[in-house]
Formats: sequence, structure tokens, C-alpha cells
Amino acid sequence: MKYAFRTGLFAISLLSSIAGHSQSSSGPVTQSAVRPTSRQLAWQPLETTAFLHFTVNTFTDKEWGDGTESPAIFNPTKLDARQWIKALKDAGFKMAIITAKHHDGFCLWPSKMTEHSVKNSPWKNGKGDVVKEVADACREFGLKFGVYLSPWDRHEPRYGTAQYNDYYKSQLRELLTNYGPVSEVWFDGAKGENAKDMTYDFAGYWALVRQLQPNAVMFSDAGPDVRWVGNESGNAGETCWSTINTEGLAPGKADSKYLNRGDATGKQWVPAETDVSIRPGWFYHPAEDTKVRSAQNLVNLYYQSVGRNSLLLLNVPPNRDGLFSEPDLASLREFRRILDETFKQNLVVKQPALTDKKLSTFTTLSANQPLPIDLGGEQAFDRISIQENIANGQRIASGRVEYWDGTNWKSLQTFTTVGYKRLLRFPEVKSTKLRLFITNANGSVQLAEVGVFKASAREAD
Ligand code: FUL
Repeated sequence: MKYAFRTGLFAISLLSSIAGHSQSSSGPVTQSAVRPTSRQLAWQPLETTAFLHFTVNTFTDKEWGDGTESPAIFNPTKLDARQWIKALKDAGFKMAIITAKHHDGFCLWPSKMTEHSVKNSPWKNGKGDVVKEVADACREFGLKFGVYLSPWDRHEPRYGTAQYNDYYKSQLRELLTNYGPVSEVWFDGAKGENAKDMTYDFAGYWALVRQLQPNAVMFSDAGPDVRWVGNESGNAGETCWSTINTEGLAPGKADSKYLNRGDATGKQWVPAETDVSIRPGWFYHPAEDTKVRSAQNLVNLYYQSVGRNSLLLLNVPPNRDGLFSEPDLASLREFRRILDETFKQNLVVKQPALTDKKLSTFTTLSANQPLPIDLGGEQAFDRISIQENIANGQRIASGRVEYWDGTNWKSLQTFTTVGYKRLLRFPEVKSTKLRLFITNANGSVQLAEVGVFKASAREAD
């Protein structure tokens, strides 16, 4: 995949200064016409979502099963999806995505299409359905529900033939019709090096999702709604555009660096999702009980994903009992406590458009014209949050923040893209006021929110 990130290409030709709530535009503005769909707009503010990796691997201690595992090994005797979803709810997560089928082909629901599923396991005497338990718990606790259905299937004999596409679609249909609303469908591009040759009918898969669950976003390396961030270490690009050009991209076939930062000149709106695990592996391994990410580590992931115009998809793998383990639960709880403390109080003196927590009310900014930020007296702070009204696209390419040191304006930090949210971290500063400049933009800037915060002391623990 060829790509070029062109810098300095934006003529700054922005609207008059600080017009407050204005949506009008005039003059020679190169306004980006690329905007999110309503399903993408509903997805972005979820901020923190969860992945649940669970299958026969949980019992074999593997990351990739080879498809020969016997269903007899699947027996999570204390399985309690309510425990998972309640823990996620308490930690502020807004959606859970279950691996209904991973690469090993074992189905966590009693699919009519195969015998390789929970129905032939000892768990609940073959009468159980993990997908249903997760969907029900999500409904009970008010989380959105999503499914991962691996295209690569190392068990199914039809894999590698055209009939496999029908098999896959039938499974997709089961998942999309029997479990209520589905908010995200995850199409993994992973395929082992020695895997059989197989041409997936992604166009057909995607059409089926649109038909059966029109509000669901679809994830893959190439979208169509949400794209991979290009790594599994929890790092969105410091520059991260929600736009890319999808031409030439396909699941499993994309330049990870391109996906990581997006493309200022991209013609499709396909925001980045940052998938990363709370443990070194995606599946539960007893030896990793001591390697669970700390709450501080998770908070750092939040800054590197949500704070860079992405969305955090954090994997928390249930253990062999079918429960979240204690170290994972402790980190999740403390993670939310820290974020709540850090972002509790916006120190900016209330301004109608900029501090009302609504992206739809905004201030229109012109290039290099300072936006004053009054703190109403001296305050100590070390975090700044900036948001654009992304309903009308992503415009900011770079900017700068300054603070008043009592005598002069001092440079505090420069930044590149903003989009849904940009979080800035810096050593504590004391000041009465700041000012924000947009130095380069792709059309008129609709600045929706500005926040100045003092981080919780627990972030540094
Ligand atoms: C990858 C898979 O191969 C991993 O096992 C995991 O499911 C991760 C989220 O995606 O491509």
C-alpha cells in the first residue's frame, strides 16, 4: 500500500475569530467534506470498550488453537458473565465484544452449522451459550454488545473452499439475529503463514451486517466503519486522523503505519480503534497473573488512545473458572477511580460553547488568533483536553498552548491532530490564564470543548 502524508498543504483560510455557535462558512475555505456516519458518531464517545478473549485456548494455555482441540476441555464451571460485565460497567466501559469464534473454530454459542461448539462440551451439560450470557449481561448493565467472529478457521473442513463463505455467513446470521442489538462486529485479518488459501467474501459479510444490524459498526484493517490502529501495544499515532483512503486496503492487508496516523487527505471517515490486552496474551494464562497491567499503565493507555482521537478496546480475558481474575479486577477498579479524579473538575471558567460537554455547541476559530482560556484565579494544572465537533469532520492539523507567567506568555505545548479528543500531559504549571492557537487546519475549526485539569496524584503511583 503506497501512501504519502503531505505536511504543510493546508492553506489556512479560516473563518472570522471566535464566532461562537456559528455553523456558517464563507470565503475560500477548503472544508473537509468527509464526515462520520451516525453509527460512527455514536461509537466514538464510548471511549473505553472491552474485548473478551475466551475459548478452548483458555484451557490449553495457547494463544492460537489449531482446531484439533476437543470440546471436552471447555468447562468453565463457575462462569458468570454478569461478574465480567458488572466489573466493566463499574470501570466505565461502554461495550463488550466477545470472541464468539477464534481461529481454532470453536464456537461459544451452539451454532447449528457445526458440532465444534459449547453444545458438545461438559459445560452446563452442553446446554450453555456464552454469547447469550454476555449479551444478556450487557443488556442488564447497560453496555453495548459486540461480536468477534474469526474468518480464519482452523477446524472447519470447508475452510479454503467457496462453501466456507456460506458457512461463515450462516454463523454471522446466527449471531446477528439471535442475541438482540449488536453494536460492533470485529473482522480480524489475522491468518497463519501456512494457512490454506482462502478468498473471503468480505463484501458479502459486510452487506449481511448492514442488512441485519444497520447500527453496528464494522471493524477491520480497512474499515468500513472503524479501522485497526496498526499495533497491539495501545498506541494511537500522536498524529491521528480519522480519515484514510481505503482503496487498496483489505483486512490483513494494510500498512500499519498508515493506519496508525491516518491520512489528512483521506476520503473515507474510518476512525482508529486501539485494541490492547490487560495481560501480555489475549487469552488467560495462569503464568500471567503476575503480569497484569497496573491501573497507572491502563491510564497511560487511555491517554495514548482516547487522548489521541482513538478509542480504547481493552481486552480482559476470563480465566478457566469463567471469571475475571482478582488482579484484573483490581486494576480495572483503580483505573476508573484515577480517571474520575483527574477529570472531575474542569478549571476553565464556564463558557457557553466550550465547557458544556457537548460537541454540538462550538466556537469557530480562525488561524493563529488566540482563544483566551480564563482560570478565574491562579490554578495548578498539568492536563489539557481539547475536542472538535467531529460531526462536521476533523479539521485541526496543529496548534499550540501558552500560559501567562505573570509577565509574559510562555509556550506550554504544541500538538498536532485533535479530532474527537486530544489530551495533553505536562509537568504542573501554576497560572491564571492560557491561550490556545490553531496553527494549521484543514478548513474552518469548530472547537467544541476545552478542559484544564490537575491530575490525580494516583496517576504517578
Ligand atoms: C489478532 C489475533 O490473531 C489475536 O489472537 C487476537 O484475537 C487479536 C485481537 O487479533 O489478529
